[in-house]
Amino acid sequence: MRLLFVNPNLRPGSEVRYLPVGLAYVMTAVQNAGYDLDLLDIGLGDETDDEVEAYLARGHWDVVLTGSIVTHYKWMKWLTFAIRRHQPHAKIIVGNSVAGSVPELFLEHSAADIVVVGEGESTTLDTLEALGRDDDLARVPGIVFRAETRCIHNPRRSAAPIDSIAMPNWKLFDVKRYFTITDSPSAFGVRQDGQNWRTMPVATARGCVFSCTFCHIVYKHDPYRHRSTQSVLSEVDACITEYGANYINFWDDLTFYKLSQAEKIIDGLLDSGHRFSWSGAVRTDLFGNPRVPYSKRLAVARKFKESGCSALGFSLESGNTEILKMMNKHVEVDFFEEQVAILREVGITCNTSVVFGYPIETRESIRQTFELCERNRVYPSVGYLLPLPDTDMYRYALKHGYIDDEDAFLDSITERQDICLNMTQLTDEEILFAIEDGLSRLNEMLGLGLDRSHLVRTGGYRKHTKVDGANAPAVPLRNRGDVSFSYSQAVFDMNHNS
Ligand code: B12
Ligand code: SF4
Repeated sequence: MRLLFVNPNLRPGSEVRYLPVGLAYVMTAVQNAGYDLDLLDIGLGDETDDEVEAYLARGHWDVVLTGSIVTHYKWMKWLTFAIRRHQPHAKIIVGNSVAGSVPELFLEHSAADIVVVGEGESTTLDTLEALGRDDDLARVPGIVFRAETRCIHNPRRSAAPIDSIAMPNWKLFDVKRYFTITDSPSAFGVRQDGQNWRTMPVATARGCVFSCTFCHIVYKHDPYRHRSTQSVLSEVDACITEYGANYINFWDDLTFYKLSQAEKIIDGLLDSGHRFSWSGAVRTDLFGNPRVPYSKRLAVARKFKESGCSALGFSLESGNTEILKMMNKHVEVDFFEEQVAILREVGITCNTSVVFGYPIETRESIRQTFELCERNRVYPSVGYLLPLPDTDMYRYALKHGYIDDEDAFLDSITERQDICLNMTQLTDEEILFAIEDGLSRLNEMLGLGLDRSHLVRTGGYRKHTKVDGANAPAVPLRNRGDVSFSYSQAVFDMNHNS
């Protein structure tokens, strides 16, 4: 059976390239099971849509596998039709949230045959095995598939014991070129220009202990699982010895959920003798929860720093208690202040983000959020509530009639830096004005020197062949805060029959 994997490009033309961890896990599992596979790595090669079609026309594959996140919905649908045009007999398997969070909808509006829901490794292997033997796909847990005129939704698969999952084999990718093309030496959220950073991703945990109403993660229906210290260390060791990595992104939904879990891994890192910088994802209750004595939290934070932690990502989300409740965040505003203070004291950078646009958002709640940022001298990454499928806020948007056509809505979404859907009582202009006002004051107070167009920032990811076409809008701006490339403005040929 000849297999082709396609790694799509979330941000064409970006100066920073990220190795695709999820796809790499699935490819590694498939390769370890003895399959031969090809890879079209658009995430690295920046192939245009015409070049993608030309590639698809050149070979012959029995199965084509791909996956992405849900903001890529429109392009991923186009990709499945392009595959179908050039490989009419191939089975098309799509994983990750673009399909897994809306399986029936994706099958209905794309040319995909099979959707892998949730964790991908074992489900993909079982699916390939069933296809190879011409077995009944109804026996494979974790997939939704097209059969004659309807979709069949198989039961979910239970999550695998996390240490049993083979770590990604990066030899499948052109890692050297990933390092070279990322000409800006930037690690996740920390720009450290002037140094030769070789950043590798390592996933240490899957899922999260919480279930915030705006957040969708692929493992949200599975229990939180974190790898053993030994398992994490063996992957870190491979990144350092095989690829010369000196910066590790712990690419998790939630890297550490409590201090005792964190301390074990940190002690392991310190004992390993390896010296490298790293960042991870935590919550404000890790160092900010006053139930644990301050001295204990500070001592663990010092160990983090000693082991090379240069930055931690954690979200304030909102300075308004009622909004935090509606988010189901289970943290107090004070936690944020304590955590920032502790991390500052030990010299760890705080990367924090906020979400504006919950239905109960007002000018006053926006002001409260900025007041908190000012008091703590933090410049946040600003995002608007973007209702994602399989979240409570998506269900809220459906129930209250904000979304009536899911396919059209998902075609239209871009990034959290745009107001894709306004469910507040404020107009877009009022929200944007209040945010720009808050960010301008922070910008001035912190002496950042950002110009107005970079107050809400994502970088300039506007390059794409189809968007540059004659009929495309000059700059697909959704609102004044938007500086992002938008697939939703692209014109794709979705013609099934051509
Ligand atoms: C790295 C990352 C990025 C990188 C992407 C780099 C890359 N090439 O992967 C960058 C920085 C570009 C990025 C951007 C954004 N991201 Co991001 N990102 C992540 C992050 C931190 C890690 C992804 C990862 O490696 N996970 C670990 C692997 C093991 O899990 P996985 O990818 O889900 O893969 C498994 C399954 O999905 C499945 N699978 C995956 N691929 C395939 C392929 C096949 C063929 C099959 C069968 C199965 C399969 O099997 C895998 C193994 O079990 C996640 C959080 C997280 N921990 O997942 C957020 C996350 C994916 N991002 C998210 C979001 C919202 C964004 C943004 C939209 C944010 C924004 N600015 O608005 C942007 C998108 C920009 C755009 N243009 O659309 C959301 C996705 C939500 C959703 N429902 O889709 C996540 C889950 C974070 C969150 N909770 O909000 N992101
Ligand atoms: S926002 Fe963070 S804490 Fe909330 S469910 Fe998502 S990963 Fe977990």
